[in-house]
Amino acid sequence: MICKTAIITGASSGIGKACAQRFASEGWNIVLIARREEKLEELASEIKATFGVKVDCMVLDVRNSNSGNELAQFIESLNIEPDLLLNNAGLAVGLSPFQTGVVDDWERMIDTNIKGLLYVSRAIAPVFIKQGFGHIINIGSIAGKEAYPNGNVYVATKYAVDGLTKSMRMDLLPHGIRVSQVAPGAVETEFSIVRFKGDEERAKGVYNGFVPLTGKDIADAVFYVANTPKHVNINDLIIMPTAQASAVQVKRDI
Ligand code: NDP
Ligand code: 8X3
Repeated sequence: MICKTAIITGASSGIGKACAQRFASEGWNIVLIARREEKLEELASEIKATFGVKVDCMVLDVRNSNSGNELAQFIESLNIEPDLLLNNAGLAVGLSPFQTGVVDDWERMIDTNIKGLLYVSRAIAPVFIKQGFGHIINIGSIAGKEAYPNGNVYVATKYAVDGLTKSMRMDLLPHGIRVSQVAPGAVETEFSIVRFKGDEERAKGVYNGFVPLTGKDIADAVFYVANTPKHVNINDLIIMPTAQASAVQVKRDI
């Protein structure tokens, strides 16, 4: 069996964690990246014990401008040839009209969702080019396809991910490196708890009266995108709960 390796950012929770579990269950080795070391170590132990694959952890804040270089050095030290970079680390902070928005929240979203994705991709793309293969999958959002009230800066960051995905695909075309986006609607993870700064009651309310997606649903889609034949690239995959027709339209049974 050929053993592949996935680098997953934002692997300590939600979609990233589910992707790590899904890929490991199919025999992939995993490099887990996030800021919360304990969560990463816990997941690494679980995955190793369950699936017997190799798991390496790196505590990294993708907002640091040197994060990409640190990651590239870490990958080099592992002496591996990664097949996939899953740019998943990201967050929304706050939900209010831009005219009353909190500048620090904006910085966190822009630094993580746009600049973090860029730093990491900038460092790993040359690794892919040198080894002659690789695939970048960016986790976008329905918020990168349609604006919604009070979404403003989060929406802008996900539109940026949408644009960057297209542009990165063009830049990497001569090198045969695939670039894809998976853009989900509502997924119940820690996302809304982070958005509402720890207010779990308010976060739960987001998913009231309908069945949201799970991290596992997204992991299945990401796994599909990563495993098409070499000559096939899924450019963009929008995945929504059946009960959600657009960024602003959800059918709630309440
Ligand atoms: P979670 O909050 O559950 O997970 C977010 C992950 O990102 C965590 O592992 C977190 O780890 C990591 N992360 C956040 N900031 C940083 C940072 N500065 N450096 C490194 N890692 C970081 O949310 P989701 O799983 O839902 O979110 C994953 C992605 O999916 C995000 O890009 C989000 O925008 C996107 N998305 C989510 C949707 C949803 O409805 N949930 C829908 C569409 C897209 P740690 O805190 O340990 O660093
Ligand atoms: C997360 C989905 O609709 O809350 O990207 O922006 S939404």
